[in-house]
Amino acid sequence: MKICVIGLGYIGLPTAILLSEKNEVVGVDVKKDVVDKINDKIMPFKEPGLDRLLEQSGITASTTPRPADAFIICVPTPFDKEVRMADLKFVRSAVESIVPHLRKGNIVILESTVSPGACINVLEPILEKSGLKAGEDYYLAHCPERAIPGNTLHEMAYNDRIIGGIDDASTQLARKIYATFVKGNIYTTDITTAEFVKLMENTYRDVNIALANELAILAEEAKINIWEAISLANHHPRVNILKPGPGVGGHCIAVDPWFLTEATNRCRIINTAREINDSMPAYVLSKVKVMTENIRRPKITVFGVAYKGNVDDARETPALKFIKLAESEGFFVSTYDPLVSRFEMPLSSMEDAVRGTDCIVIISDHDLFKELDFGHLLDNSRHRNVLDTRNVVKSDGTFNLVKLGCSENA
Ligand code: SAJ
Repeated sequence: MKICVIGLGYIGLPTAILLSEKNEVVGVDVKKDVVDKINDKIMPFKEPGLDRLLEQSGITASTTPRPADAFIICVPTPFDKEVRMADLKFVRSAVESIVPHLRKGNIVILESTVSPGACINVLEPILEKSGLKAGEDYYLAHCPERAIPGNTLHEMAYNDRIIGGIDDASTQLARKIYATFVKGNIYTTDITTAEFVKLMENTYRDVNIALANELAILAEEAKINIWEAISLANHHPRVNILKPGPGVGGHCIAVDPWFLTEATNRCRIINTAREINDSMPAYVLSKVKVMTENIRRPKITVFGVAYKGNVDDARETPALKFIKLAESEGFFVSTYDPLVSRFEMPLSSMEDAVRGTDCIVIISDHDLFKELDFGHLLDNSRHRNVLDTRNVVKSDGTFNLVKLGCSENA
């Protein structure tokens, strides 16, 4: 089958590569540098295992779609903060770009996360400009992506998938395409349920993390260690509390819950969870302030600006919110993250970032931070303080270590 995958980012590119084992795949992206890199077999971002697969794959990339049997859309859906709604501009323009190529018998599949109803209310009317009708002339389905950055390849192949078509024929054709690389189960439903399920999954995770964050704050008041408490609670067969941290980042969990709430004012838990998670950078700063009390012109060093551990992605990262807040309160901030290359402010080497600092603040839980000898590293600092928001630092007794969710003497 000839497949055109539109959007060659964290989801589109691995999807295109996996599909290319059994199909003829053209990848499309509006960014010419990304297209050039892929044609030269160079990965435009880091993701374990993908460079090798790209090298072996037969995919070609282009800046414009080509005629195909199937069009799979994997473009981002950013969040419009002003109106607290999904911004579908990339989805719209990807769909528009398909219109001239759409033929009878083709299928259009949306992977991008959208608000409930978008496939029917937004995609279908645009595709109708081709003169063809969904369910009569062409097939239309939603197959939301579920892979977690950092483990994308494994999850794309082995996770179960949900597919919802505009009619049964669309669902079955989409299932046939995904079955060429998905080894997990494929569950089918209608197109709007598929949209809703995707949003429920990410909202569930956001609410769970908000609970962990609230419990972390309570644990400090109760003078206990939240990390130990959560691990003990999770030994209950029906309890699985996630980890507290400096806030929720990334382009999915931090925004998708708002896609569910955008058309209603009935939500309470979802809104509150978002507010708790969004307030964590300020809470972390309040702890830094206590640790650097009485220091004139305090300097702090942020370790990790990626939105989570072991990824190079800083989209919606809580690190940026934390840094901006700290700077607005008079802190001088340096940053270190060896994984991230694209960030809104300059990143320093580890030694430069730590020199003269009053407090290292761990924001991303990169594995490499777990191995660091902080006692030694802090020899060039002004004060020997570490605030660990991710429970990754071990103390050797030569520095003051404060952990989120622990009273100072826990
Ligand atoms: N986080 C915590 N505590 C935790 C887990 C995560 O504070 O216990 C934070 C992370 O540090 C990060 C944020 O939450 O800042 C989100 O990270 P994540 O690892 O939970 O999720 P994402 O955004 O990388 O990927 C999620 C996944 N969704 C679910 O697990 C339900 C993934 O499967 C989706 O494909 C992806 O969103 C997406 O694209 O929708």
